[in-house]
Formats: sequence, structure tokens, C-alpha cells
Amino acid sequence: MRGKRVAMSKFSLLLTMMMATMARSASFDYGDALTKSILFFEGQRSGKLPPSQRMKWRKDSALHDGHDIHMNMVGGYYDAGDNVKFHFPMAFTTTMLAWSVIEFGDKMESDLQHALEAIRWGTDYFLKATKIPNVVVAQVGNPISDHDCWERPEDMDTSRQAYYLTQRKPGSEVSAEIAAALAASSIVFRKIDRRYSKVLLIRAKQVFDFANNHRGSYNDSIGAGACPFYCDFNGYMDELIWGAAWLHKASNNQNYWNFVKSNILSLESSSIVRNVNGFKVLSNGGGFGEFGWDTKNAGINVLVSQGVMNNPSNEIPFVPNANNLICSLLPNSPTKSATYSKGGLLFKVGSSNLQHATSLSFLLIVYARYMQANNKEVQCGNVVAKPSDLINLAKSQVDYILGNNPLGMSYMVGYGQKYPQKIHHRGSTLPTIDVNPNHMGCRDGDKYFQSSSPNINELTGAIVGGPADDDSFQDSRYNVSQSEPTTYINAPFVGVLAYFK
Ligand SMILES: *C1O[C@H](CO)[C@@H](O)[C@H](O)[C@H]1NC(C)=O
Ligand SMILES: *[C@@H]1O[C@H](CO)[C@@H](O)[C@H](O)[C@H]1NC(C)=O
Repeated sequence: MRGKRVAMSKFSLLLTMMMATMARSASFDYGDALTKSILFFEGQRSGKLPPSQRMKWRKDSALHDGHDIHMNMVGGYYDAGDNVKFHFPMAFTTTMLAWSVIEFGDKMESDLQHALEAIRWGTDYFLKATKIPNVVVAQVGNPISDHDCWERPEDMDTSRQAYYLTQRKPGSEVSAEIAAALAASSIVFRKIDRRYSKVLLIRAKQVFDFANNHRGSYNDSIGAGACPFYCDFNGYMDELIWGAAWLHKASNNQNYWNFVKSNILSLESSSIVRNVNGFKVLSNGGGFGEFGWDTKNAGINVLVSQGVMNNPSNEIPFVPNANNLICSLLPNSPTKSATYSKGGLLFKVGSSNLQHATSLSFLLIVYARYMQANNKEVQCGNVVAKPSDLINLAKSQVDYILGNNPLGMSYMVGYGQKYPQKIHHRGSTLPTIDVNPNHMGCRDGDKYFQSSSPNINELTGAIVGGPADDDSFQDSRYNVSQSEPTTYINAPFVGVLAYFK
């Protein structure tokens, strides 16, 4: 042993360094969480499942979607715990999955393949939804009929009405968000599948033109299909600018940049309203602080900042607004407007609060990287924010979600020792076809909904709406805003987890 002294001391130095690194990154297995966060999307799949499907309790479903309008609308994602395909949040989900891969795909290793599959499951479907020029299918499934039943997607006998937009009945917000999803995904596939990438970009341009040339809101055009579920309260200008910003990034075409530049100020001057449980709520943080399926403002500013930081003629208002976002979030900032629970979780008004924690964490990390690349700090009053401050804040949110919280539980299903067992999700609560091949009708699922037993099938990787602002959590299917997972909570988290991995 003595003779190996030199080698040993090198080894122990290495060990000490490794242990220090481990202590800094706490005890969370971000790689495991990343794998699961992507797996979740397989549980939300609609349509004919591919042989690569890993979440085996799910089977083919909704194989006739679109036949009422003579289109093939098979595929896509169920948005949450129900079986409706709401294209507005589905498109935002796809955009965020694509942005996650654009920023952090190089850290995903073996998970990258699955992330690409998750994006393509969205884009293949949106190519179907936009196949006919000047028509955009905005939603499939009648939400009233769907929400009346507690049914497996595989059994659905509710109305699968398809809602579509035309030049006379337009929907600029859904159409422009689909354009954003297609454009962002075309960047993802550029080096992987050139032909597919080109198809996506061409379609993105067409759909953007439709959104821009025929302006209107889909909640007027498809009525009860959208409202009060995913009404667009915030207007469609943010989606048009967001779509143009992604098209500019994907194509480098100056026209899209001009569109962004000439419209951004109108966006900032209008007041921000948000959809909170189907009600209109005036935002307290200003437009720069909002980011989600209805409001794209903060995302636009961060996305555009990458190209204009330290460029005095172009950085206004994007960089100052993104700085304002940062100062509205950082706990020690004098202009903070977000609130934090005692346990440290970020809160904004509304339901499914973890959507804010995941999407704002994503923006924090992305912006921190742009700041690093430009040697930049943000001044919040007399407080200086460094990139590491942004990253630490995002990390505190990730760690809270994975278990560093007063209840010591993870809010990701299947991650850690303790996690939500009774999530509000139809498929997850009902026996799989393998166990119960008989058709189960609209109300046959009620006893499973009402049961005090855990869900039968694990929707691995699903992040639920999350705790209340006193850090309490009711693990109950009745508590929808706490126990329901959604695709747009998970999508930005995929990028965040890849970064911390
Ligand atoms: C969408 O519909 C709601 C409810 O009718 C309405 O308050 C809102 O202003 C509409 N949004 C747009 C952008 O027209
Ligand atoms: C959900 O649970 C929280 C406690 O964490 C409670 O404050 C809230 O009222 C519950 N909501 C419903 C709809 O039961």
C-alpha cells in the first residue's frame, strides 16, 4: 500500500474534488428526472402508437379524429388529464420542447433521441392540421362532452368534433403558435433530417401568413370549443411576434425581423391580461414578466436578446425588458414582483402554478447563458445580478420540484421516494386494456376517480400543478389545480433538467 502513495494521494485529491462537486449539485439525479420528463409525453400521445412506445399501458386511441371534416387528424397530444387535443397549448408545448433541444440538446445524450421523437409527434400532427392552405385545425374533441366522462382515451365515445379556422373565421393566436412550433422544430431537425426541416420551415411560413393576413381570435371563431378552457385573453399580437421571431431565427429572413421590430412596442404598451381558470385577470408584473401558453412576452424578449445583446441600435426594448423580467424574479431584487412560498417556490396568480416555476426557470437559464456569452450583468436597482444568480434561482426551483421542499416530496410522478399518487388523469386512474379489455363507458370510470387508492398506472415523469402557496399539497384527484399534469408544465422543464444534468 505504502508504495502506491503518490497514486493514492492523486486519487484522494480527485475524490475530494468529486465530493465537492456532488455537494454543490445536492443529491438529485437530474439525469433520471430528464429521462422521465420526456417519457411523460408518451403517456399523452393520441393516435396510433409506434413500436418504440415505452409507456406500455397506453394503447392506440382516437383513430378516427378528423373524419367529421374529412381530414386525417390522428395523432398529437392530450393536453393534460383529459382527452381533448387543444392545439393552442399543444403548439406552445412543441415550441418549448424544440427550444429545449436547441439550447440544451447537446447535454441530453441518450435522451436526445426521445426528445426528438416527442417533438416530431407534435410536428407531424401540425403538418396534418395545416395541410389545406388557409385552413388550420385548432382543436379536436368537444371539451364539454369529454369533461363529462371519466374514460380511457382508448375507449372514447364522446364527441370528437374537429374545430377549424378559415379566412372568414380566423384564429391568429393558434395559427401563429403553430407557426412558431414548426419554425423552432425546423431548427432542431436541420442537421438531423434536412428534408423534414425544410418541410417544417415552408409550412411555418404559410401558416404565419395565414395568421397575419387574416387576423382574429380563435375564441370568437370556434366559440365554446376554446372558451372557457383555453380562451385567449391576451390577444394574438404576442403570438404573431413570437412566430415571427422564431421564423427569423429559423430562416434569417429580414422581413420577419422587421415584423418583430415594428410590432413589439404595440405589444408592450397594451395591458396584460391572463387566463386564470377561465377568468380574465390583470397581470401584476407587467408584460415583461409573463410567459406561458397564453402570454409570450417574456419569451419573446429573452429569445430575441440572444441576437441583439450589446447592440445599441437593436437591443431596445428586448434586453431592457428581459432585464426587467430578471429583476421581477430575483428574491433580493428591489423590483421583485413574483412571490415565493416559505419553502422557496415561485408563485404567480393562477392555477397549475408549477407551469410558472418551470417556464420561468427555463428563461432564467437561457438568459444567464446569453449574459455569460456577452459578459453582461443585470442591474436591479442597487443590486447586481450575475448569471450565477439566475442559475441558482432556477436550481432552487428545480430542487424544490424534485423534493427539496417542506413536505420532502417530489412533484414529478415516479421520481424519488415520495410523489403524487392520485393525479387527476383519466388514463392513469383506469385499468389498462391489457388488464381490462372490455369497453368502459362514460361513467364506468367514476368509481376509480372516487377511489381512495393510488392510480393504477404510473404516468412516469408527469409534473403536477403543484403545492399551494403555504407549501401544502392535497394528493387528491378532486384538487385539479394541484394534481393535474399538463404538457406545458413539462416541456420547458426538459431543457432545464438537461442543463442541470
Ligand atoms: C376571447 O374570449 C373571451 C371571452 O369571450 C374575451 O373576453 C376575450 O377578449 C377574447 N379574446 C380575444 C383576443 O378576442
Ligand atoms: C387544494 O388543496 C389546497 C391545500 O393544499 C387547498 O387550499 C385548496 O382549497 C384545495 N382545492 C380544492 C379545489 O379542493
